[in-house]
Amino acid sequence: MKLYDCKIAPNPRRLRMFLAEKGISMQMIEVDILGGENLKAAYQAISPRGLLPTLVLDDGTVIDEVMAICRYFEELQPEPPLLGTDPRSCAMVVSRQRHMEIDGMIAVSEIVRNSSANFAGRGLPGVAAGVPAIAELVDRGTASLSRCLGFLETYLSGSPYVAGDRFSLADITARCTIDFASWANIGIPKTHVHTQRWYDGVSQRPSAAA
Ligand SMILES: N[C@@H](CCC(=O)N[C@@H](CS)C(=O)NCC(=O)O)C(=O)O
Repeated sequence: MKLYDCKIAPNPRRLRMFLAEKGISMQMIEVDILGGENLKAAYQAISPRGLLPTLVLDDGTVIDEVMAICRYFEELQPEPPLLGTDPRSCAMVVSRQRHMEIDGMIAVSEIVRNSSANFAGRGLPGVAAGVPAIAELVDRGTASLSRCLGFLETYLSGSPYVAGDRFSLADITARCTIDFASWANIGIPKTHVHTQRWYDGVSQRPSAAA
């Protein structure tokens, strides 16, 4: 199988961290998002939405969306579990993962895409020609991210990891969101001591370098 990847982009990094935690390696093909390689016909023929990451199985099946690809590998190789271990913990991982992805990762994407010259005319990720930036989305993204960081601090004040006692995809998405937010010069608020403790701990894991 082949994994289409982009080293600088946060969603492909979520998957690389997940694979690093599992100890899985495979053929990676780098796609240059900033240069617009993902919008060209050759990549669209592989992944029609033009998004990264995308996994192509040996039988030709194309799987996009980080959550779906992670689910695939969790089924193939359950250890170490990163999507929960019983009905309750599985539900908590999905719930917290989605909080971090929807309120955090997508919010930062809104801030960056609507304020950076690098994404001029690329207001939506992937194939969607000539979508202009909307300045108001920067404020909306900032508000969503602030809310997300507030909830993250609350979660981490009650448990060592984002979805409970065990490191999971929710931690990976939170970590990638925080590092992505630095593109917009937004960091962990000084008062968020639980988040900082967690961040420093996650930094010790080899997967943080992925
Ligand atoms: N929900 C998707 C998000 C994928 C996504 O937005 N990827 C970004 C990179 S972080 C992308 O492909 N951007 C292409 C572009 O900016 O044109 C997932 O979880 O895989």
